Amino acid sequence: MSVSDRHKETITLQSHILGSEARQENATGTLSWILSALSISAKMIAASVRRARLDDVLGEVGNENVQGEAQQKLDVIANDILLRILAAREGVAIVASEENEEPVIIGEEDDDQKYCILFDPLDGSSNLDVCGGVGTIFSIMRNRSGLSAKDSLLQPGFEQVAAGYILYGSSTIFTLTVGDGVDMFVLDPAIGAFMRVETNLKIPQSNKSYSLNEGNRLSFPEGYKNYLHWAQSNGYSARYAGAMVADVHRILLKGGVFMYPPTVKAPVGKLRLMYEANPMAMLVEQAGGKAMCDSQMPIQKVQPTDIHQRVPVIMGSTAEVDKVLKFLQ
Ligand code: AHM
Ligand code: MG
Repeated sequence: MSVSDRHKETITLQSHILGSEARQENATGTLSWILSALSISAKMIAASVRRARLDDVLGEVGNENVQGEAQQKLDVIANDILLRILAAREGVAIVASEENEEPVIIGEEDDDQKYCILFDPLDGSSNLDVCGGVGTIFSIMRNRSGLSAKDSLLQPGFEQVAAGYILYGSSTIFTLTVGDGVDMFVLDPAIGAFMRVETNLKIPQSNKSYSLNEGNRLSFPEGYKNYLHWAQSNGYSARYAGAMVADVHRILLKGGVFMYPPTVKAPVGKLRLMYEANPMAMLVEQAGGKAMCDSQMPIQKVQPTDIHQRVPVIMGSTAEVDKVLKFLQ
């Protein structure tokens, strides 16, 4: 699609969501209502991120989150915005955040018509101090009545009905899948609306580029070390923003492979299955890519046993993921 065609199209995220709803038989509008809450939250978080150093929003709060990591002020601001806005929406049964130990039950839990929303409110927040890209990641699943909140949430990634991220970078990007491809929107600050810039986005099938924290190389399993040796002997470039949203966003547009391997310090990797790996895996697969934990296990097939569990992550262009997997067998 050319730039002029994009401008002619002028589809906002709101009209895109309403259009998808109209194409679904038996749609009740509940999911659209939740997606619109996420869009408002994204604009509010973007406004706070943009005021870093102007307002007192940078630095640590002095608490640790459930993962034992220092919480940044903006982590807490973003978490509060999402919890407050989602809690006020009809159709939300349970909200679970990377920042909170326990899921929050909203209203009547025992209802199959409702949805559970899991999110990482501000992924990569250590980038904030240096004006680097950060993001929000979300995953939406159906509520399962008759189960406790935690048990209702413990569904494998292939059960997600929608997933997406918001990247707060040099522009604010909203990338969304509701299970029929991937669409991308950019916030137009002049009118305060997310405008569609890509529809049915496809990830390039290959690109000689890998993205991982190479500082951990000495503690990677042998297979990853061998892959890196091979990639460096074959003209690959390294690109690592240190924020999964920024790294996977680049890979969706340009191709390549993103990894967070097991390390001695983090023996099952660092990234969280439910808040980071699953939603990003759904987006990557919906864009025609591949997302694995190891040579055998697709991320979206992992049966979760804990809402905060971590998994190794290898995702991106199918051909590039397969090259890594060959070294892990
Ligand atoms: P966070 O959710 O606490 O911000 O941590 C997740 C982030 C990812 O965005 C990123 O890929 C990874 O941690 C970077 O970790 P490292 O600094 O170990 O490379
Ligand atoms: Mg995160």
